[in-house]
Amino acid sequence: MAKAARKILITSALPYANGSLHLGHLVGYIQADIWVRFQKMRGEECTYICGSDSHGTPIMIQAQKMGIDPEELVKTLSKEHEKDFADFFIEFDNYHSTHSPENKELVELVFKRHLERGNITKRVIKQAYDPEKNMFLPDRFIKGECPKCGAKDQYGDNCEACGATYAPTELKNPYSTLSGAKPIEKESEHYFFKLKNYETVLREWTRNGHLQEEVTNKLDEWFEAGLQEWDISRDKPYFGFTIPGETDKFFYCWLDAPIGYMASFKNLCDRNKKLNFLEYWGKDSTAELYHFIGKDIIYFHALFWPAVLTGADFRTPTAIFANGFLTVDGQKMSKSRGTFIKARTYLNHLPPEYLRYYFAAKLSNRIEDLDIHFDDFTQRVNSDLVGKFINIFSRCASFINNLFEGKLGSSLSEPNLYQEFSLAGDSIAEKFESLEFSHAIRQIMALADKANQYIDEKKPWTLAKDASRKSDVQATCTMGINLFRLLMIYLKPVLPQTAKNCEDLLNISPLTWDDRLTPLLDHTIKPFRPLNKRLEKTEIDAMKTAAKEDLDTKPTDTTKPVAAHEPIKETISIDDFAKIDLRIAKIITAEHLEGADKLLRLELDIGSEVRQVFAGIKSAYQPEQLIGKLTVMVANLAPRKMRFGESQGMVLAAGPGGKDLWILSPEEGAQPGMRVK
Ligand code: B3M
Ligand code: ZN
Repeated sequence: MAKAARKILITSALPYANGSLHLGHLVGYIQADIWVRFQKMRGEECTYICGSDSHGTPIMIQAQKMGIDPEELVKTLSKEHEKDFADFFIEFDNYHSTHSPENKELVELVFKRHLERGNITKRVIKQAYDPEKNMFLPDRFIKGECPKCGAKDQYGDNCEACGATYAPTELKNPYSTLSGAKPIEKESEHYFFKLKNYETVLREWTRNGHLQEEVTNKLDEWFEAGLQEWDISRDKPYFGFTIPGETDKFFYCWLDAPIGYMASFKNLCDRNKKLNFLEYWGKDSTAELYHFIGKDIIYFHALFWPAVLTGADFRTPTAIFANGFLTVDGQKMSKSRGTFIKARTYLNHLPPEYLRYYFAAKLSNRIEDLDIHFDDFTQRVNSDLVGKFINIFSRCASFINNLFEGKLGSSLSEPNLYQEFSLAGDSIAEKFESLEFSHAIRQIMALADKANQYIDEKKPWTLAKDASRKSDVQATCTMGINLFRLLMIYLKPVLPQTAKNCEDLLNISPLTWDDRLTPLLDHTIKPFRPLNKRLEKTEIDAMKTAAKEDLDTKPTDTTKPVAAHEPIKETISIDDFAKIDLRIAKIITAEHLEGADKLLRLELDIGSEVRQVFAGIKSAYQPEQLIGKLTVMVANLAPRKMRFGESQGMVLAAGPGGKDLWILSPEEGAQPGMRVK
């Protein structure tokens, strides 16, 4: 009888909806996605959920700066995040938001149950307050001079100049980064969660195999230090859920963020009737629940969260998997070195699966930082994926296509070799299961070497010259393709797109882990087409250059294509429109910029003066095509400092982007400086 499928619910940390994703974020998401895909291929009932972490002061402030509602900021960034994830083949079963009706209901329920149990207490505390902005200031919005070395503009907890650590109240000449005002101390009543009530539960839970060893040790330190009461409220103005019975107090976003996992799942259950909320979250649930997180948020997940769940009559997680940080070329990601790379910048230049593979090849189940060294990255994907793996397929497929009309032989000439590869699937599966991805990859690549060796020894290219050995060519290549197919099964969680392409070329239905038990024989494959291409150093360089430039041109990227179906969001009044001073401009200089990927430097004659403008139209125009042309510019746009100098206006262009981008060209007869109406 077949084993019953495991019911597994997997979550990834909910990204804050106030900034773009970068490569550092992707480590944990790629790790979780590989694990999810592995479980699904094994036939388990696995659900993978995520969503936006939508509440909190930074999101509120960011929205204010942009002059929009926080709801709108969250919507825009969720969309951006979802697109980034999808393009890296990170496939959630649901992507929801903590700012949702499901979450509000659940947060209130959790809070009510804790109130009833006497786990919540209220008390007045003093906090830093911005008297101009009229709001309490989280530590990260206070700067001042270091109490040790006097360095200016240091944050409230540590000095970047001398490394000293201190309390925000020790800063000299402190100021609010929001208004510049000197913070005052102000009292307010807050709600606290009595974590100590759960000390016994937690001590037991953290020792029962739910956590990585390093985390258990870390928790011991926290127990030693004594469990503090946790402040779960915030004063207005705040973007979050109002605490029932209050008007000006809100739940702290870190209370509702993990409950957002439940909300995302609940939202999915409401659509997918096969899933039952309490079967996964109920106190007696036998389903498995796993949280993949970054190491910086262990405190919230391993300490508060199990306590919050227990006291609210829900189940606790089966395990929490924390991953380390990402360094690039051996160092912290740096904007000036071009190693602070956004997910989208990577996607614009390099294949997403190469990053998935590289991370997999380096990931273990410990909380180690992971380094992406770009020379090593290039060498590794070229040698493993192109040189070893795909090579097996391409070497064999051409003979099968050309000499046998795509038909594979009807038996395996080396059943023992096949058996060895097929059995290896068990130990590879154990490595995936225990999150020892680097070991799994090492074993898969050792098999790839073996498959290549087999082909090298059989030399189908020599056999093919001898008409009497024709059937040996088919036998060898049938073997080779079958070995490749097994490797493709093992790599499928890491390379879902390549797997899809191979399934198409092999003319088979989607591969499952068990497909390794039956070889592919007497079967016609499709004509081969090249799958993965070698990486060139120039592509890496171009990405790094773009990474620097992206940060310069934030937040308005004029060349960003907008989907044709995107709805018009907001209207502006005719008066708003009339403020835009559009002038005919003659392009008198156009040139490339050293290190710029999208921008050209233009000099525009607008009659009364000559303006310098950096325009993101390099994808569509060569500089020499532009010189002497008339165009339309926004002449009263405030000048902007960019890495290359000051940009004094903006050239109007239209089109979906890339090569299809056209600057506006007025009719002959227009004169530089004329107003456009
Ligand atoms: N938004 C922090 C982070 O993105 C936070 C995670 C919430 S998970 C419930 O790392
Ligand atoms: Zn200092």
